[in-house]
Amino acid sequence: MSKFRERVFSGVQPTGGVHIGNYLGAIKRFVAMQETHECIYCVVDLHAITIWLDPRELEAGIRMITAAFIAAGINPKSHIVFNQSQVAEHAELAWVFNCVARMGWLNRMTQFKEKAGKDRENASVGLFAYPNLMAADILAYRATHVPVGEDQKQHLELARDIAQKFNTDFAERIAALGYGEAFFPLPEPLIQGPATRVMSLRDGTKKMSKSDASDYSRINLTDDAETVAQKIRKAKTDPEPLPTEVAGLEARPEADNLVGMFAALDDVTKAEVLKEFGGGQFSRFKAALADLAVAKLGPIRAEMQRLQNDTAYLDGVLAEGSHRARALARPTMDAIKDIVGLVRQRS
Ligand code: AQP
Repeated sequence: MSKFRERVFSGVQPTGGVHIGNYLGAIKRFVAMQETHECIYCVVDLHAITIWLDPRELEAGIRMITAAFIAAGINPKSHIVFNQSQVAEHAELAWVFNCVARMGWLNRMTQFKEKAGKDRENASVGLFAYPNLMAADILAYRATHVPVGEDQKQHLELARDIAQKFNTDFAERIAALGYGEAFFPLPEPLIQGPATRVMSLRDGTKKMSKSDASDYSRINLTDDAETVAQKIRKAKTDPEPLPTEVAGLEARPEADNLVGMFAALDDVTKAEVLKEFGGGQFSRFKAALADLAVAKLGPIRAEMQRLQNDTAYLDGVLAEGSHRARALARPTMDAIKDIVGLVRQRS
């Protein structure tokens, strides 16, 4: 039995929209975890500025993700919803972690390589150090569980390495100050369900992403019913009928992706989807998927629109959430200062 109280933390970047991959891989699962855990959900705006973003887009994006959280079913009264930049402890702890993490660890991060591309020398230092900030986001709350999509697996492993190294580097001091053998838990990634990696609708081998140049590659939570249906109709498929068994989806990335999306939206398994649609043509399956997507996403979209027109309410949620988040993060940060030996003010 761990000495750490179970606590969930996760975040979404307010960069240019929110798509069904973010919803199925992360937000829908955030909603479910509220039933069993104390949850902290963060709009990670400091991550968003690691690549230049128009300030007006950033402001709108922060409110859009907040609206998406609430519209999807996150309750900001029973759990915490806030934006990262309002809780300075995230940046403060990230600096300590910049001094714990090793260059070699960060050099291995595939997301940095993908995002920096060939022009690595011109990437921001923030983009390189992004995983250290992510570790700080989680560990400022000593969170134990982190629901994320498959693409965040490597960053979560790094967060565990950082927690472990901090616990080892300062072991004597941690024990002397009465924190026992470890100050930080090793946070567990929760990468579960049939849609942990939703792929592009144009290319089943590429992750669905906000930054893909083609809007037809993704379904945005802001798309209207007609657009959702059209994108699904036009989604790339292969000429074979759907298989009757899950094993038949292997080496058929587009079919696998659409079946996974259906399963995640309908809270069933891929096997159950294939029981109903296996052996049939894509046209009938796509029509059913479009109806399902519209039925599930339509109410979220309508509520997002309503909330986004009420910026005073959204800003109030973020202010209140930040206040509550800070009340948890500040004592952790003070303890970290004591452990590291950074003299601090005492009230
Ligand atoms: N395609 C996806 N399938 C499943 N889960 C996904 N997530 C992202 N894309 C998919 C998960 O959504 C959460 C929030 O992601 P994020 O906004 O913080 O960052 P991201 O992974 O950078 O999102 P994008 O869309 O891929 O943005 P760009 O285009 O900027 O790279 C995370 O839990 C993530 O795993």
